[in-house]
Amino acid sequence: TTVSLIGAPTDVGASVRGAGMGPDALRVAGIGEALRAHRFDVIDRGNLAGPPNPWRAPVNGMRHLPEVVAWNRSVFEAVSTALAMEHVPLLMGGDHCLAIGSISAVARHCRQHRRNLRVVWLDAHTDVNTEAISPSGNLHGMPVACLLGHGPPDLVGWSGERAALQPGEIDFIGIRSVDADEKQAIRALGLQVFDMRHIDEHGMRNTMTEVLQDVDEDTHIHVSFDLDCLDPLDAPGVGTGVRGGPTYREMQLCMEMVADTGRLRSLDVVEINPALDVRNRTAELAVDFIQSLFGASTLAR
Ligand code: DIR
Ligand code: MN
Ligand code: MN
Ligand code: MN
Repeated sequence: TTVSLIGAPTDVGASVRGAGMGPDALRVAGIGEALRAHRFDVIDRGNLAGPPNPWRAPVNGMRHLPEVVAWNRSVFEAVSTALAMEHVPLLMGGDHCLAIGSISAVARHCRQHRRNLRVVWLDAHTDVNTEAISPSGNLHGMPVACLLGHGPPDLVGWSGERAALQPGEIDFIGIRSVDADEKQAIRALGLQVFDMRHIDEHGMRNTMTEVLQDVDEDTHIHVSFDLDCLDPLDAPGVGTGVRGGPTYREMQLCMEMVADTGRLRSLDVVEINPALDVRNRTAELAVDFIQSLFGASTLAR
């Protein structure tokens, strides 16, 4: 298997500057070497180009919409190209708005090849705000809504369908911060949200068993990994950390259970903010988890 590393160095969708340095933080933490050690072929496509962060106030409830559209167009093209070669695209963000382009490309690929899509959204937040309800206007809080067909025309419908995703195709893990009106949106859409209370009460094992229950040979699993899913004590290099995340061991088990399915076909690694990090700890932690996600285990070789 070949993994295509795609860097998208931008923070245009975020509330805090710095996530644009994420791709190099992951390279410095050894993401390429770690995957090669597990016998993957790795091609580093370098960084995509896009507009700078103009650092302006929201317009019509959205900050930096033209810039977010431009970056996502590049991501959509690069991820589509990797998938067409049957590579595993690994998008190195950048902030989480980039999941719009990434997952739209994955969804289009799955429809074309008649594969079932399962998106596993690892995050402290559900990112299902729309421009009408977002308290911040930051587009990194809206990618799921866009993928479900609720967003500005420039950010929906890229997969060829009105919505790239159906609500039943995405599961959320690690959630502990949902905005007031976002709660109503989750209920209206019927989204499956495994919040931290669910993980506390049922454990990561039962949670992941439920998430992965209908995965079969024809399933394409996409993991969208927002590093703020982790506890900020473990992952300080994020712009919007929320205390009370899964433990290191719980997250390892989550990654290992996805790996065990053998169906991981694409990945986003987003929201690493080196400007807020401590000696690149968050990027190193991300690489550690990515190794498990790609099948590293303590005893199997
Ligand atoms: C918040 C923060 N819900 C917003 N979202 C973040 O601005 O919409 N997502 N940080 O990762
Ligand atoms: Mn997110
Ligand atoms: Mn988040
Ligand atoms: Mn489900």
